Amino acid sequence: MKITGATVFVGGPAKNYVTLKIMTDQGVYGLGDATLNNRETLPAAYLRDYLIPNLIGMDPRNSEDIWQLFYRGAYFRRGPIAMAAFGAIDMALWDIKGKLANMPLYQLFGGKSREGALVYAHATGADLEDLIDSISHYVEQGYKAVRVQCGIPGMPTASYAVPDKKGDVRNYITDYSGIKPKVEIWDTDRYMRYMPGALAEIRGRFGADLKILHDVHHRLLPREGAEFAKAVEPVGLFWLEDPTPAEDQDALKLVRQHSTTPIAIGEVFNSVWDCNKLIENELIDYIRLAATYAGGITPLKRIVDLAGLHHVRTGFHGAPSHSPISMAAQYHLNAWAPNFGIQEYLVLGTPECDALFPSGHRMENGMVFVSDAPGLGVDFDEQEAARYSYSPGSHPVVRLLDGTMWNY
Ligand code: GCO
Ligand code: MG
Repeated sequence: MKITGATVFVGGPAKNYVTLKIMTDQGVYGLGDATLNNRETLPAAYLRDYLIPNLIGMDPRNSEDIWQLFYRGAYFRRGPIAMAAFGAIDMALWDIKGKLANMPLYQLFGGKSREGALVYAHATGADLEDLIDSISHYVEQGYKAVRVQCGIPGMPTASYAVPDKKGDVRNYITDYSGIKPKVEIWDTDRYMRYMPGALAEIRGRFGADLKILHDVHHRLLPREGAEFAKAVEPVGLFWLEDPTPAEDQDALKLVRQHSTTPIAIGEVFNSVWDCNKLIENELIDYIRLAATYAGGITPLKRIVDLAGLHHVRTGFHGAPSHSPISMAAQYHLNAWAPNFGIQEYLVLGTPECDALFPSGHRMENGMVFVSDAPGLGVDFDEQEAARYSYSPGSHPVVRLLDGTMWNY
């Protein structure tokens, strides 16, 4: 069996999804997602210029050897661009494998450990009152877990993932449009003084059963992260995400020594070498890599197994930047993983997105139910795709009150 060709498409409804389609001489094709938010043209170029020319003629069933070839063969290894590009190939090869076996991917991993997998939605508000409305909306929709972010009184601009103005915040998505980044101003002191009380108020309002998550987006120093994690202990968070900069694995030692608040990290990691110490030293509770940036299903499944040895559960990234293809890869891992924790969920649901990526994966009562279709269980409608094209964007940047650059 041979790979006969592969194409890359960049575009989508309000997002520049990078979609890879690998064709074979047996008519079976596989799909992969290489979307790297706001740098989408780079994994697309890596695929088109280097990886696809090497793929032609290879046996698509040898997904392990192909992954090793691209990883070891790159010499300058890792990094989000390369790993997103390999990730798309790896997903597409698993998709082909599942279709050849006539089985959904979770069967190839070891079958289902659960029927529905818990997901969390994003609630946000310019202030606490709006945030509470937003949480109520998701609770009414049946969500059992909600990530909560709100504006901080006196902060010169909105803080992370929070709208500038009060209003309808049910489907709020950060505006990344335009190549010149928007500047947000961050004030750690105000955040540290305000947010623990706001979280306590949310707990009081919604009761003990709601799973409450909060994302610090790497903005605190290790000592501040420790103070914050300790201050929010009475709230009983499901997790505190990215309290400290993710590139420093040692930073979480201090947080761990001072608090029992569960910690989640990893959406910006690209390989096991970014999180091996965190997992082996049991400094975290949830690991958040995405199938895309981790380099696909092959390496992500190994990270899940390593995490399982150390009581670390999964909480895969699921920001709207991921297409339904990599979300499907994660749904299959979620269905199987004995150490599954939760799945972030935002992608599906718009009619345009469903038309571009038809699939049988279902969301019901805050749980995702994986499709039984062979392979990834998601398709790509190329006629729909013709409606979209690439439009450049950028993440906001963050400065402190005195102008110093900080972490977005
Ligand atoms: C999350 C993340 C995202 C990131 C985004 C960057 O927890 O979902 O923090 O919202 O900001 O993926 O591209
Ligand atoms: Mg996050």
